[in-house]
Amino acid sequence: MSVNLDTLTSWDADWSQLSVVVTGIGVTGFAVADTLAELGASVLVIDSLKNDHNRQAADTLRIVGVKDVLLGDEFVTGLPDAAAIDNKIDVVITSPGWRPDHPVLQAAQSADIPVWGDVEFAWRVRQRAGKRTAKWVVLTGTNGKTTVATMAESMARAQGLDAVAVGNVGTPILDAIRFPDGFDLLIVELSSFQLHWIHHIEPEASVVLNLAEDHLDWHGGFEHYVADKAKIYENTRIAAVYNDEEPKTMRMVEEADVIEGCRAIGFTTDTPQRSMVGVVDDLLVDRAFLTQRGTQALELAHFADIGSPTPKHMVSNALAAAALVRAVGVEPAAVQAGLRTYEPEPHRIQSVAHFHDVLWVDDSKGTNPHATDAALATYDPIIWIVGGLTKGASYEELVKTHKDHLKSVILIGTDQAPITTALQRHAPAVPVHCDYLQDTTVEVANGPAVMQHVVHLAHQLADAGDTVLLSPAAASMDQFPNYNARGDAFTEAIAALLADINYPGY
Ligand code: UMA
Repeated sequence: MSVNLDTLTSWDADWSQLSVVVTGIGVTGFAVADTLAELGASVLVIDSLKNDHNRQAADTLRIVGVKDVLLGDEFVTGLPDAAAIDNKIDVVITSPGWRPDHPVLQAAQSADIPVWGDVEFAWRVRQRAGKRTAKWVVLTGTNGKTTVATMAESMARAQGLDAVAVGNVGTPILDAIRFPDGFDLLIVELSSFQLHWIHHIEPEASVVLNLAEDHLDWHGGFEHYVADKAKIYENTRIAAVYNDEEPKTMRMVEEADVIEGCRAIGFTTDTPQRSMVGVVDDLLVDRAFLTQRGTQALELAHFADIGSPTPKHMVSNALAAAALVRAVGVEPAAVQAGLRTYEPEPHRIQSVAHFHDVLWVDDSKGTNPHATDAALATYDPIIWIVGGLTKGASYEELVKTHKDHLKSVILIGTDQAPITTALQRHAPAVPVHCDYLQDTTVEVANGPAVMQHVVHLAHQLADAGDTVLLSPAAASMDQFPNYNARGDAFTEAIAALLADINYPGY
């Protein structure tokens, strides 16, 4: 029996007649299948990987009532035989990592079977009798998403709201929807993959933080990627927030079909115009969410509340987070308190020192080229400390993309060949230093000793305005117990350097 999907707009609707194929048994697929089983739907989960983790997840899902799980060879490439789930398939709910041109998703679309992502499904079950319904604010962007999501969470909590950052940040949104006590506010970080499979949501506020080329293979080109990102603004109710320094995001807002009364709100690291949040001297100010915005601005916070030093991208992140939560009534004092208590994820693009106008950034968590990509995109010019265990990764794309940001490179770690090859090919003019290898006082196996040497070298190479970036794009275990220890060795070596040069305060 075929179900009218238009009727499925709350938890309390009748989901029991629905036959669903869930693609993927990772974080997303597990939450989707578990929720569907709770709702009584008939569910088949498929995943191309049959490993211990997936087998265990499959066993758990079967126990909670999922009809079947096919792993590895058990499902071939096409859409599984409809007979396998009793009825015709009403909908496919896909995990974000599955590309739209995957044969299963192609087959569904050719057969006119709707494909949803987990966020579309979550929107449809967010209301439940006897339970509070959380408001949603949503954000996307190429860089800074998780920082903005967690900053906004901190600000909303300072206001006393039960708020949580979910989605691409790591916690599947359905886990929050099913949380027994419910939430006041969900801050939903959306990847471009998740946005692709959203058909209709109505967030209170939305923002595209910034836009750079990313995941183009998945989307089939930059235009498609941009179009998927722009979907975030559709049906926004109160504030469609754009980055005034990225005109493309403003155009997306102009072209979006928003709910009547929704306003376009800009954020800028410059002096804000009316209907923007921005910066005056070293203050974050609001000229958007006050009635006298034509003539006045509200003080939100000081740069010092974000941390010292205060790199521009963190000011920008704080402003975007403030715009999202101000849209749902969070007061200026809570914005400030939230920034003060906000704890950045350690070793993830973390500014650890700023002296002689040189910024030192610890991105030790950049353990592969993909993770390092965001860090290299953030700064310019960079003295890049890179290397470790490269795990067979290619550095070609990474170096090619960011070669113009590189002023010099300091190599650490054992697997140097893949990195030097990429540098020679794409950035031959950038000086590469690994001269500590010739220094017999430095024991190469001893990470902390190498790091001290490297930090001294970086200090000699750096001029005012430069950023020294530890973002190794490789695992740490050749020289350090883990990436935390590598990052700690970096900050300790900087502290030792400051003491050596008698920098005031050290
Ligand atoms: N699989 C297949 N066939 C495929 C692709 C995947 O069978 O063609 C299977 C894998 O074997 C695996 C499962 O699908 O068992 C994985 O699904 P998934 O890749 O969608 O990953 P999830 O575990 O569901 O995690 C996803 C997001 N992952 C991706 O978008 C790739 C997580 O973002 C997110 O935190 C999580 O949902 C909760 O919402 C991660 C990410 O890397 C952090 N995001 C990208 C980014 O930030 O740049 C977009």
